[in-house]
Amino acid sequence: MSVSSNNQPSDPRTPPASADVVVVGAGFSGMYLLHRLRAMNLSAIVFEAGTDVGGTWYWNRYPGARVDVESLAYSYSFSEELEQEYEWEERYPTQPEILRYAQHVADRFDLRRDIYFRTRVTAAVYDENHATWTIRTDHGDAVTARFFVMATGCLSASKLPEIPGLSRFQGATYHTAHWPHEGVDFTGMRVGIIGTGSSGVQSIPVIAEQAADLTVFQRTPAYSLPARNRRLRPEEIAEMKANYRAFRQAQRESGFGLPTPIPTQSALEVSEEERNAVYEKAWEVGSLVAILTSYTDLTTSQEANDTAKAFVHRKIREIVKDPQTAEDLCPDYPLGTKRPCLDTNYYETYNRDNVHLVNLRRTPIVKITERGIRCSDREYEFDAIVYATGFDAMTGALTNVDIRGRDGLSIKEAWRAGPRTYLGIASAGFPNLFMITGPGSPSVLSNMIVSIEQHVDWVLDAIGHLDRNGLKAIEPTVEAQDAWVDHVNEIASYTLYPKANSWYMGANVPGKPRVFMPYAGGVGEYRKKCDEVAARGYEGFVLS
Ligand code: NA7
Repeated sequence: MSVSSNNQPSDPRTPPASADVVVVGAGFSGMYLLHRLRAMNLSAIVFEAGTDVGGTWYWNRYPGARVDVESLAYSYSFSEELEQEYEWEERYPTQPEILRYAQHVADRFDLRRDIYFRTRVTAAVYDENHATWTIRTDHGDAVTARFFVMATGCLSASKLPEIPGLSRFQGATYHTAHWPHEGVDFTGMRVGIIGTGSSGVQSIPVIAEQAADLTVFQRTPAYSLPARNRRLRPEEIAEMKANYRAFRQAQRESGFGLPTPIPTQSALEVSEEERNAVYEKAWEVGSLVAILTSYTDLTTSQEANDTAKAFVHRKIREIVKDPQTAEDLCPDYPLGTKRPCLDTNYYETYNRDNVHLVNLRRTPIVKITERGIRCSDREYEFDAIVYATGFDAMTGALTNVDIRGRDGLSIKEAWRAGPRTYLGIASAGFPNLFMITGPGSPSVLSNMIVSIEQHVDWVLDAIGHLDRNGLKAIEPTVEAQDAWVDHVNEIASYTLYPKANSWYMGANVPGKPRVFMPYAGGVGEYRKKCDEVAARGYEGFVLS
């Protein structure tokens, strides 16, 4: 089976043999790292598997791909000039619009000259005697660096489903995270799509408009909220530009990296009528967090969450005309415990004559065949199959590289029972290795750009501290790491998150340890903790 990807020739340049810092990934993390490293007069090399910058927004080109955080908030804050000069078009921009922004940043700050594109990092080994990392690429190059930063993103190691016969299908096959750059024309085709996470929810309405027939194979229904996307109005752009500093500060102090009114009441304290009026208003806003932040206890109390769940179920039943399809689309887990989606016409799409839903809980997929997909009750024939089956989230991109720390310790081995980090930034046994938005940091429970900037700033401050003090290495202690992992688990245990089989828990990858990976204490609290660690001379780290 060939999952379409881009097969470009490799970067013709040979990287220098050494640098102060090697960064993997030229997404939003890698670009900001490079910009700041240059300002610190440190030499840096960035390796990137794609042919251009953008990370997630370079790879995920499926039809309908959009960000679900508003553009004016999902953007860098480090340059006021950039903030003021950039003109966003839509409230929730399409993938091409965000990619244009990333490319603009690369041009504006002249980033590409230190980025080696079409280059995949395969291995990295720490040399304790010299306190250096040697990083190897798929072109056979090796670079030695004092510091090694994995800026590889939380959702970048894509995943095909474990279904027998994947390679047998004779029609076209696509994965949403490796969409052909030239696009796909489904006109007149019978298309099957597996997966109803954000990628499925966003692409299904668009593919349905093109394809002759679209069959959606759903294992777990998503909670999807209407995006209410639109073009930005000049006056709201001007208002944000006039108030950006205060807004950015509020982002940094907030729970999700998005300033939202702080709820004061329990959902159970108010009448059903009042609650439903509040949910109705939140439904109209078009935001991932508006419902969840309506009351204090929606992420912590099952009973409170049930009220929001019932509200969304009612909405689904109102929109979807066929009663059985509507029932199949109603999720049974608490709202917010799997990543919710923002959509444009998702539920409405199931009212189209050419769209069919297969509930895999009733009729599981048995295998992929030459002609299509065989479920327990029948075979479906297709011209094309789309896999919207997601990622080996949060750890996949880190463990896909053969990273060897002190005494040859492999990160894959060290994390066999689940990722172990201190602050989601560093891991014991791997000195001078930093992760941007790693497991144990707020990462995917936040506006990623807010978290990325905070991590990059913290990591580069730490490197600056080492350099100013003539120190060569930084590594968390096992005790500090154990305490952090316990803290992350403890916070998760106060929430409903562990109740769903989500990729937050590693539940979508067979055999992956069931551990809640992101830090659920909020980006404001988390930032405070990171700042305290630094202010106390990097408490919990050994500096040498
Ligand atoms: P997600 O959210 O991980 O969604 C993947 C979907 O694929 C999800 O519905 C899965 O069902 C389904 N899936 C995965 N494997 C299978 C198999 N074997 N059979 C049937 N269905 C399967 O990935 P996305 O790309 O949509 O979104 C990722 C993030 O990007 C998103 O959360 C936003 O942050 C942006 P499951 O739920 O595991 O039962």
